[in-house]
Amino acid sequence: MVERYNFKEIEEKWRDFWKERGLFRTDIEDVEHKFYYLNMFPYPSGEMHVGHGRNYIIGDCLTRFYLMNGYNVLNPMGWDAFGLPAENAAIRHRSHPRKWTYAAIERYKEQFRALGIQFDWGREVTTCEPEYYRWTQWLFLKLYEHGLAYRDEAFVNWCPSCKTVLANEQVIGGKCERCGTRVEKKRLTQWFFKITAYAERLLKDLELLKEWPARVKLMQRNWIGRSEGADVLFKLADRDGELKVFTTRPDTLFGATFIVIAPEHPLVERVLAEEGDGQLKEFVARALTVSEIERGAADAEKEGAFSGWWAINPVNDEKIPIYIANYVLMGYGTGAIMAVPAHDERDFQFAKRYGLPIVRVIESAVSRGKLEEAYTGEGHLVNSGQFNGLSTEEGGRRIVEWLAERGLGEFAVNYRLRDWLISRQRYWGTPIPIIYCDKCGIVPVPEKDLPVLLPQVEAVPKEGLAGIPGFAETTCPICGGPARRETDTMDTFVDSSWYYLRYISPRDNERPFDTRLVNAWLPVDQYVGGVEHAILHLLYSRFITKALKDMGLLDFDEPFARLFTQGMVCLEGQAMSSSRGIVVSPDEIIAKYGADTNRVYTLFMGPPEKDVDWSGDDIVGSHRFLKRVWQLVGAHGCAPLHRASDQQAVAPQKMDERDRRLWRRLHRTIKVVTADIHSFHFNTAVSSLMELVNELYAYVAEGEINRPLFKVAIEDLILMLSPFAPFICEELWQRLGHSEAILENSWPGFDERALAAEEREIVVQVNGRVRGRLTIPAELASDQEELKKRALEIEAIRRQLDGRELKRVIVVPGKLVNLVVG
Ligand code: ANZ
Ligand code: ZN
Repeated sequence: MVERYNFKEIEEKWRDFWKERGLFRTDIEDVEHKFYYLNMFPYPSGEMHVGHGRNYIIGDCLTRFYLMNGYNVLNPMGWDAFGLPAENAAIRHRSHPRKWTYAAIERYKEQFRALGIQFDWGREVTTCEPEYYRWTQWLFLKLYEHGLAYRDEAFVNWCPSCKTVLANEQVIGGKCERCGTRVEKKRLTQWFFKITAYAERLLKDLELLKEWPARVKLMQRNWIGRSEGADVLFKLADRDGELKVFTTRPDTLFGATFIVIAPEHPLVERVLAEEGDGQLKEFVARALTVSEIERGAADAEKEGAFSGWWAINPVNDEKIPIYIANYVLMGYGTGAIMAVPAHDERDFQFAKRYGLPIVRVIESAVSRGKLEEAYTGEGHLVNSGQFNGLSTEEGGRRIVEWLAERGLGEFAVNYRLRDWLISRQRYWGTPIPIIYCDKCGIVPVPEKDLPVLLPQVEAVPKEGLAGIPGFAETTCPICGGPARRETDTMDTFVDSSWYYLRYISPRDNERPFDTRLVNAWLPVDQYVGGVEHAILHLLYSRFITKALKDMGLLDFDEPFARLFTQGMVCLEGQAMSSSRGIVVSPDEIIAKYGADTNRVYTLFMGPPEKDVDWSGDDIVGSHRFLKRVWQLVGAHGCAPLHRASDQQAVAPQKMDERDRRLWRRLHRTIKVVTADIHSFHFNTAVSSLMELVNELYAYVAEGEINRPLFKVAIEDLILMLSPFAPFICEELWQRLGHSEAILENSWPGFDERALAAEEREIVVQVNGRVRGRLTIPAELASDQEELKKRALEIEAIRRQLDGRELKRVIVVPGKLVNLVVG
């Protein structure tokens, strides 16, 4: 009788083994075989669910795999520990966000331990600790020193309930993502990072990222949003001043029949100061409550009001009215447009609604006469004075040249990307290290005075740092006079924009990172995380890396060489989410089936880049598989193998056909599983291991066991399964008589002869002439249908057959396929 698979006992026995044995500790000086694996570090909140687990299980599986392949793997873990949810929870419970955050971190650690997920814990970083945020402040100072951090007034999304500025992405349907309150617009002086200075490089260097998913690169490209066009100056009529517009269609300038400015445009204040009109004021106030995202939506209602002011079209000196309207966004271009209703759909709708003139200036074969809708295509210019008859392209260029000669315009490139607004009116974040002095102005905190510590408080005030008495009072580092501290903290995306550098020397008190070692270890070899970070986090990290490189502190352009974004785990079609209570906890699964089953199922349930439904039924299948492995080894496991000499003894020429079949299957499995793990095909790797187990059962049932061969097979199976199911494998390994850890062994290699023996080469002819060859597993070499199918898949053969009728197929099994065509 084989002992029962007592996963509870087994897993508890091994839980601390790997850590105690130091198997995941990285020798940071050994850079020759380095492999930097990195999971996006978590924001610790509440409980981990099996969806989060997917991320780290992938990481742990890969780490074990690379370790066995002889790499010096660095797989660190840390905590993106500042942030609003902890702060809000603390305000609600009149406690401190630190408490809430550390409780979550402890839970995460327990769950990692339960799942057998290992890290080099000696390198843990926690962004809310002074030893970390001191260097986030250092980063701010460096950016400031290099002109990349600046202060400016900005209209910000303001949640009156959370009393904080929200990023555009945090405004959902005009409401605060966190509390659902209607978001308002407020003008505040804020700190920005000048990411736009890097727009072109962030765009161009996407080409360097050969091993990033195409869709992530596309999302970044769209976010940066490069447009070529021109800036055109319109003088105000009857008043001093001018308006600059950005257009991608300077060729349509003669068709500009009105100007539209955004409600936030600086000119609006001037207009409102002069025009006592209550209606206009009301319109502007109302427009300002709607987020730019909603206003920018193509189907948003186009609403506006005439400002009462006029501008002059520089090419024909016509006086055209200036409107204020919601569909022009201050956050893009210059916040002002020349409206060409004949050739722009939004302008067309607006002109129809407000009865404004529509003047066609582009004509083409497909678009003449009366316009029923905007014609946005190409053609030649009409109604355009001396430019008539030119093509849209040439006309546009000539018009801009004409403007440029007169100082009225120039070619311009515009990016959708905005500067990074990093100010947050919160407590639970990195304090911005700036001091304001009446005499000296803006004074950066001297590096030696870092960190600017978060003041200790019992309970967090809603107003953030600004609400803490005494925090702001300080003395000026230059003149020694009384001064005030900045009370904004930084966006937590700043904390996470550089953490991958800190892991290399996490306890260094002299500098943020060790340039020599960072240059040796980075770029990160494999970065894994959720696609929800495809834009901001990755863009910010890329920006910071480039900025640091320009400061001479790094020597690489991109932080992450290879990126993998895993799909979401769903429950009945809905993404798992702690906040919405749609979760399966790994605790449940571990209690019922064990951590190994949780891991195997997670990796088996589907391609890891795809969203997948967590199905209760299928877990049982993964559990059954592990039980079968347990029983197989329990029933037939043999004395320990002296691996080197016994491998010698397993010579294929001494084996009979039945042994050889097992031997071939084993080596084919090694080859496939190795390649699959490399390419993130964990699910197919698991199914190959399942097939191998089936084969082993069949082998045992059929007759006598070739002991050396069988031992090799069993041991290789365990080695290969260990990254997926480390507990059971470590236990079986020990029972097979080994005293060393699995990770102290090498990943099994495969014998080319075993693969060669199973393949045949087939000649493919067309009308009797050799046109190609194909290799096919020996088992299939006599299968006529299969041979025909594969022959027809060969590109060269397809070209031969192109357009010709296939009359007959002659197959000589194991040798040849002849396609007879007419
Ligand atoms: C005149 C014109 C004529 C335009 C025409 C288009 C077609 P992309 O490709 O996105 O860069 N625009 C410029 N700034 C804007 C803002 N802040 N809010 C809303 N719309 C804005 O598009 C640039 C075009 O979008 C610009 O070219 C401008 O309209 C508009 F037949 O100028 B166009
Ligand atoms: Zn001063």
